[in-house]
Formats: sequence, C-alpha cells, structure tokens
Amino acid sequence: MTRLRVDGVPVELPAGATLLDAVRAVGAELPTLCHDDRLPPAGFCRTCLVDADGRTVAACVTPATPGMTVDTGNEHVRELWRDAVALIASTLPRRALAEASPSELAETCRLLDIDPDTAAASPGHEPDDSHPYVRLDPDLCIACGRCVRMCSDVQGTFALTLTGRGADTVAAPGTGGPWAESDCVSCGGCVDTCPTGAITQPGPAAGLTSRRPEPAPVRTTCGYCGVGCALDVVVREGEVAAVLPARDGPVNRGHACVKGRFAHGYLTSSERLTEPLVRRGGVLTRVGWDEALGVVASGLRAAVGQGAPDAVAAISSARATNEENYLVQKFVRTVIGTNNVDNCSRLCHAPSAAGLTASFGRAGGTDSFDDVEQADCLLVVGANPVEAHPVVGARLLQRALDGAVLVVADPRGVGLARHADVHLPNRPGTNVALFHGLAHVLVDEGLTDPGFLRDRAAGLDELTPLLAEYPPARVAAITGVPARDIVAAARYYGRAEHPAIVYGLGVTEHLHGTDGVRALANLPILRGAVGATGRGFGITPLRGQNNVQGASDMGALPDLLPGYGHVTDPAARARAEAVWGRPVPTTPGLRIPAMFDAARDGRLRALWIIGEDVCATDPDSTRVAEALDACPLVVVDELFAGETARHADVVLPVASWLEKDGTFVNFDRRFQRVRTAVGPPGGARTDFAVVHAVAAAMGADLGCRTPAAALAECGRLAPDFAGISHERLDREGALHWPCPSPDAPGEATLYAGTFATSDGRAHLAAPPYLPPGEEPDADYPLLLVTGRRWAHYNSGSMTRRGANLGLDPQGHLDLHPEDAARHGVRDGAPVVVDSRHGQARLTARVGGDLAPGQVFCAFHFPDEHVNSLTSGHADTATSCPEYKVTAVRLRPAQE
Ligand SMILES: Nc1nc2c(c(=O)[nH]1)N[C@H]1C(S)=C(S)[C@@H](COP(=O)(O)OP(=O)(O)OC[C@H]3O[C@@H](n4cnc5c(=O)[nH]c(N)nc54)[C@H](O)[C@@H]3O)O[C@H]1N2
Ligand SMILES: Nc1nc2c(c(=O)[nH]1)N[C@H]1C(S)=C(S)[C@@H](COP(=O)(O)OP(=O)(O)OC[C@H]3O[C@@H](n4cnc5c(=O)[nH]c(N)nc54)[C@H](O)[C@@H]3O)O[C@H]1N2
Ligand code: SF4
Ligand code: SF4
Ligand code: FES
Ligand SMILES: [Mo]
Repeated sequence: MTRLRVDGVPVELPAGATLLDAVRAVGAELPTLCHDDRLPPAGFCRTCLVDADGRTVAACVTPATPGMTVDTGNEHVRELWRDAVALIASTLPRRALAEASPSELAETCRLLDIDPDTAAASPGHEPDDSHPYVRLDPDLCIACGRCVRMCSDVQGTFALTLTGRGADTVAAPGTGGPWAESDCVSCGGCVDTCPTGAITQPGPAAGLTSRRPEPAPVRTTCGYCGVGCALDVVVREGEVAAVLPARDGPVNRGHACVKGRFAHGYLTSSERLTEPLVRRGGVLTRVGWDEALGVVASGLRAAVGQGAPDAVAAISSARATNEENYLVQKFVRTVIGTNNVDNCSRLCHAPSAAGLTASFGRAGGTDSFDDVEQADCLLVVGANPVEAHPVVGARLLQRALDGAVLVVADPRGVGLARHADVHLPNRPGTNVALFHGLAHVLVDEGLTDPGFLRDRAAGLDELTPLLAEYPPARVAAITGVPARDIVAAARYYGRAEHPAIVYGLGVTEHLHGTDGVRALANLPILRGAVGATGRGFGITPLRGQNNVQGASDMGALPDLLPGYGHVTDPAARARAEAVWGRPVPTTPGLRIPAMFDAARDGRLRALWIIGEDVCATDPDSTRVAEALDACPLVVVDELFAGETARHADVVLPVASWLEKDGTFVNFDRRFQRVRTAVGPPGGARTDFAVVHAVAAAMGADLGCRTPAAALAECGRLAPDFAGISHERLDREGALHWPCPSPDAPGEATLYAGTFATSDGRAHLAAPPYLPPGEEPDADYPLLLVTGRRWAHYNSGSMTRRGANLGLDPQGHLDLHPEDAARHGVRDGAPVVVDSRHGQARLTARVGGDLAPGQVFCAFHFPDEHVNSLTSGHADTATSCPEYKVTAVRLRPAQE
C-alpha cells in the first residue's frame, strides 16, 4: 500500500498506482485528453498536470510514491491546464467546441472556462464517410493516439495509425484508403475513446461514448454470442440511439464487437413480425392473439389426444432468457407431460456438456475466463474467437502479445493462428488422434503430474496402453500435422506453469465430438492443471449463443431437469415435483434430430419451435423441411418469418433481447441481467408472456408470473442456482454458478479439493481415434468445413437486417489456389457446391489459409442453402451434427 496526500486529504493506494489514481481517489478531476482507463498510460498530451512535492508532473504517467504531497487545487496548476488544453483546441476548427458538443474536449474546455473561439483553425481535410458505423473527421483530431491504441492494445486489429507531420498529424486507417476498405472490424473501440468527436458513430449516436452516456442508459447483457458483454443502451424517443460497451462490464471491461455494439438495426426492420400468423388455405394469414392461441391450444390438445403426450415436442431457444427457457420446459413437462424438449446446445456444445460431465462432474467449463487470462500457455483448439467471440479473442491475443505461448489447433490458418507460436493444422475430423498424440508426448517426456494423477484422477491404467499407439509419427500420418510440431506443442503445454485450454466447435461438431472433448480434457488432467491446484486453468468451451449455457442450465434438455438432475433419478424428479406439484415424466425425451425423425414417420404430431431457424441452421435441411411438412402442427415463435416460418402452421411474433427482462448465463457460467431497453414492435410479446398465454389457453397456470419469480422458483429445485436472484444480480452485477445460497459468492474456479464425479476424481478417457462420417472420394473430392464470419450471426436473421450486411454482403467459399485452378473457378465468381445431400450456391474466394483439398464457408445466408449440403451424421454420444466435415464437389456456376 502506498500512502500519500492529495489536496491535503490522505489516500491509500495499491502498489503500482499512479498520481491520476490518487487524484481520482479523492474525487478530484483532471483534464486527461490522451488517457483512457482501458489503455496503458501514454503521457502524450501533458494536460493532466499536478504539483507533486513541488514539481509539475503529468499525473497519468507518474507513479504514486509513499509520503508524496500532491496539489491539484492551486491557480498555478489550473492555469497550466488551461494553457495546455487551449493550445490543443487552437489547432481545431470552431465546431470542435460547439455549445452542444458532448465531446470530452468540449466538456473540458467548458469546465476550464476556455473561450470556444480559441478553436479557430480552418478546415483542411475531407471527412471519411465510407463506413456505416465509423465516421472520421480528421479536422477534429488532436493526435492523442487513443484510437490507435484502442485498436492495437485492446482490440488487437492494428487498423489505425497516425499520419502527417507536426500539428497536422491525424489518425487514419493504416491501409491509406477509405475506412471501409481498411482492416477495421467495427468493434467501436476508437469511436468510444475519441475525446474530440473526430471518430464518431454516424447518426443519432454521434458523439455518444461510454464515458458519460446521455440520457442515463439501460444496462443489459448482449444477446448475440456467449461472451456476455455488459452493454449500456441509450434510448431516445423510444428508440435505441446507441449501444455502448459498459466500462465496468465484468467480462468485456469496456469493449464490445460489431454485433453487440452496432447490429441493432433489425429492431426497427419493416420485416419484423408484429402480429400472429395462422395458415389458412395454405397461406399464413394475420390474426389476433386470441385466435392464434386458440389454434395452438387445440392443436396441442389434438396431438396429445391422438398420440399421447410424447407426440408433442418443443425446441427452446438459446437466444431467449433463462426464465423463458425455464418456463418452456416446465410447460412441456407439467402441462403436456413429456420430456420432449431440447435446445440448440444439441447442435453446438452438447458434446462439451456430456464430455466435461464425464471427465469432471459438471457440464460447464472448469474455470473463469479471468483465470484463463493469467495463463502462460494458451492452447486454442477448434475455435476462432477473433471472429466468433471477438472480445475473448481480443483478450487472448493481448495475452499472447504480452508473452504467453500460443498454440492453435485448427485446419485453417486464420485469426489467432496467425499469431501462434505453433499452429497445428490438423485435417478436419482427426482431433482425437491429435490430442492423444499430445498426451503421448506428455507421458513420454515425463511432463505429467504423478501426484495429481495418484490423488485426484482415475483411468490412467486404461489410457497408458492406448497412448502408446499414438506416437507423433503415426499421429502425423493421420492428422497431416508434422510430428515435430506435435512434440513442440506438447512441450509448451507440458512445461508451462499455468497452461489453459479454450476450445470451440472444431472439437464438438463431429461424429466423435464427445470423444474429442474427453481426449482434450485428458491433457489438463495429465498435467494436474485443473481443479484449483494453482498450476493451471483447466479447460473452457467457448459456448456459442448468448444463453446456450443457460438454456441447458434451466433444463431445456430431454434428459435433464433444471440444474442437471436426471429425469431418470427419482430424487431429482421428487425435487421438481415438490415445487411444481405435478408428476415429472420418467423417460428421457427426444433430441432435436430424433424429433425430426419422429415427425417424418408420423409419431410427432405437434412441434413448437422457439427461436431456432431449423430449416436454415440444422443439417441436411431438405430433410428438416420434410419433417416439418409431415408434422400436423408446427408453431414458431420468431422475430422474422425465416425459412422455418415458411413451414409453420402458426407464427407468433416475439420480442428480442433488447426488448425484454430476465437473465443470461455466459460461456464461463456467469448469470447476468437482461433489461428491457425498448418495447417490442406492434403486437409482439416476450416468449415469457407467450408460454404463459399458451398454458392459459390450455387451462393451465404455470405460476411464476414474472421473470424474477421464475428464476427464484428454479433456484428452489436446482441447488446450484439457489443463491442467485434478480435482486442480487441488480446489486452485484454478475454471479458464477454454482452459487448454492444467497450469501455464497459463486464459484468461479471449480473443483477445489474434489471433482463432482461420483468418486470425486477427474476421469481420464481412452477413446480410440475413429475416422469422420464422410471422407472425400472420387465423386466428392473436397472436404467442406463450415463455421462463422465476424459480421454475421448464425442464420443471419438479425445481422442481415442492418448495416452489417454492407460489411459482408454474401456468403463466400474459401478455397486453395490449387483447387481453384483444378476446378476452373475464379476468385469472385459464383460456384455451385454439391454434396450427397444437397446443393449450395456461393461466391468463390481464393484464399482463407486452407490446405489443398479443403474448402470453408459459413451458413449466414439461408438463400444459399449451405445446410442442404451438411449430412445427417452426428456425434455418436450426443447427436451433435457433423457440421465440420462434408464431402463436396465444386463447379463454376453459369454466369
Ligand atoms: N460472428 C459470429 N459469432 C458467433 C456466431 C456467429 O454465427 N457469428 N455464432 C455463435 C455460436 S452459436 C457459436 S457455437 C460460436 C462458435 O464459435 P467457434 O467454435 O469459434 O466457431 P466455428 O467457426 O464454427 O468453428 C471454429 C473453428 O473450428 C475449426 N475446425 C473445423 N474442424 C476442425 C477439426 O476437426 N479440428 C480442429 N481442431 N478445428 C476444426 C474451423 O476451421 C473453425 O476455425 O460462435 C458464436 N459467435
Ligand atoms: N453449417 C453449419 N450449420 C450450423 C453450425 C455450423 O457450424 N455449421 N452451427 C450450429 C450452431 S453451433 C448453432 S448454435 C445453430 C444456431 O442456429 P439458430 O439457433 O437457428 O440460429 P440463430 O440465428 O442464432 O437464431 C435462430 C432464430 O431465433 C430468432 N430469435 C432471436 N432472438 C429470439 C428470441 O429472443 N426469441 C425467439 N423466439 N426467437 C429469437 C432469430 O430471428 C433466428 O431466426 O446453428 C447451427 N448450424
Ligand atoms: S472500430 Fe475497432 S477495429 Fe475498427 S479502427 Fe476502430 S478500434 Fe480499430
Ligand atoms: S463479443 Fe459477443 S457478447 Fe460481446 S458484444 Fe460481441 S456478440 Fe455481444
Ligand atoms: S492524460 Fe496524462 S499526458 Fe495525456
Ligand atoms: Mo452454437
């Protein structure tokens, strides 16, 4: 602790604090034009001057030392501020200090009584209006460097630079041309830090930053990906004016990405559904809510009457809140009387839930991201966080730039792989062999932790002989990764003091996805780098959707109740029955793919799909559409009439994340609040209200009238969430589960002392490597990998309706130059891709850092039919589709 005095007031500060921290600790303010708390101090602008023991110093870069006396109040210091700030302002045109300007500079000048006419320079540069979300007005630039440093030191994109000389130095895209053609990924970091208005968001948000948003914003949690960024929504005249990154956001710490920050144009799209639709004479027709609810209720009753409760199923939404998911599964189990409820975790991280539960006892990641970020070796496997979890990707990149070793296992050389110390581009579908190869080296070179293996693990005796079959040379032959790189990666992981693993769908979306998770989980067990040993940070899946962790936590799963009690476990059922006052069905229900099978063969007679565009995003989509067409009642809760709605009998218009109240659980098990910023359009209702209304139409009362009451009820039957409530989250911000009581802090790092398995040990697994479901052959010679792009989100229903579409207007097929030449395909030309299951039309992009024989595309444009290509192969343990491996062929389209 450092003790010093500021303006006569004693302060105590932690080691490493600066004089700026000291000044702020007493509540005083300084001009700090080149400083942002999110950045390391730079000391460029010389406006933050204070008297320290009689010397004039820049507070932001001067360490606080014991016994110092700091003075900010005297007229001499104020005069220095005025001079420094006025000198900076004098280089700008008059409008920089316009009366209404909300900029930090204009506000500072007002506070210091600097005459607005001080800014009198004549304009000299053209503004850059090329980008939808970022406008550059170089005449207002003071060359403080904050934007450049946000882009490099926080975002890691390095898109900006300072150009020009002397007083004419201004910020500009590093590529020299217009902003829209630069490397910018629209995170908004530069917009949020710019103190003068030189970089702003065009439109009603102009000049708004997270420093002091006006009017007071609504704090919520992002409804796109699972990172769980805390966002501040500024609402003006009933509409969202801006979405700003919350500086005190526990995960994002004042950062965000193009989706959470900017992609809210969908809210006011003219295509938003505002009234219920019911199919009449083959046509979806607008009706009132009472009529639509009547059709749903009578259809559900008929399905139960003709086929018993198991003829009904629901797909709940990982986009929706915990409370909505809780209510959906409660409705399905207690009003219909079946366990046929599932969510898109099935398509995504079901293998993680199954694999991590088998290895360690619980379905989530083992550690908090805050811990992962302390690691000295990052093993990033089958994940592209730079595009799919940008705020996590940015933090991982900064960690690597700060010196942590980075090992990336991904067939493609994109994203973090570009910065890796070792990149392992294994052939898609060969993970199990690769992970056993790494484990082989750990064992072979004595890089395991014998004490941990003896005291806290099980399964070594079965694993050891299996690993003997995976020497680097053999693994190299299977995976295509050079043996020396396998050895190098294993040594890095094996020798690090705090190795961490984060992984994504490149591990799970395979025929043997659960085996992949288990083989990967062997590594931290062998190293003793899991279980709060202080020697590492375990293994964390980068769960995808904003609330896919929560949808599963809430029991929107066919075999698990809220809090992961199994439906076949009498004790778990009894806990739920005591709260619900209704029997819980005893047999596990249908998983999503089995729901479609049952519909096709006539066993499923009603399917309620809440926020999942199954005809666009589930695999082998032609067969999915057949299933929906065969099902007598298909009800869809949606924001937009997408592919699935076209096959629906009833479409119910619902609210999105900015329009409702509740909670989400992010990828590292944090509950955070979601709050209503604006009302839903027209007659749209929340999924929460819709589930209540359907239950009421069937003569049932689900109780828990408010989202807060629903979460409280869930806590009564799920001990892991018993300590979490809206009221507590409103006070504390975020809480990790497990959190068993209102005074428990929430467990960020799991398994101190014991694992949650039946014997308290971490379980090594010994699955053999088995080949993927499809392999390229003479007819279909290319291996298609599907995944994500930064500007769009899944079905694209929200990101295609707004300016993100301009950033990435169509789907591309990335391919190697050799394959382009072999198949007669030119860069930018339309191509037809065929698989054994269907056909897609995309635009060729030669590049993308793939091996010859492999091609890559995303699935964000349903019109292009990418998911008609993907097969029905699915993880043998959990039915997660094999989206990452499809054999395809390619030809140029007729132009
Ligand atoms: N911008 C954007 N962000 C998103 C989404 C989005 O649609 N757009 N969707 C969200 C959702 S739902 C999810 S689940 C997450 C997904 O996030 P990620 O898991 O990061 O996403 P993907 O791009 O599907 O796949 C990750 C990587 O796996 C690699 N891969 C494929 N096969 C293999 C293999 O056999 N072995 C290895 N080691 N790697 C392989 C691919 O090359 C790809 O780079 O993203 C979320 N965030
Ligand atoms: N080829 C290929 N296909 C894939 C994948 C892949 O890697 N490759 N990944 C798979 C993965 S991991 C996932 S998670 C799925 C995602 O697939 P989906 O879940 O289908 O995709 P989303 O676009 O996220 O959302 C589905 C729908 O929910 C609606 N929606 C948004 N918010 C709400 C809400 O609050 N309530 C309701 N009722 N609706 C809402 C949106 O308009 C959208 O139409 O895609 C899978 N499909
Ligand atoms: S928006 Fe983000 S990526 Fe783009 S220039 Fe600004 S800081 Fe860099
Ligand atoms: S990183 Fe994920 S949670 Fe954060 S703003 Fe982007 S989409 Fe939202
Ligand atoms: S804020 Fe301290 S020198 Fe600029
Ligand atoms: Mo996902």
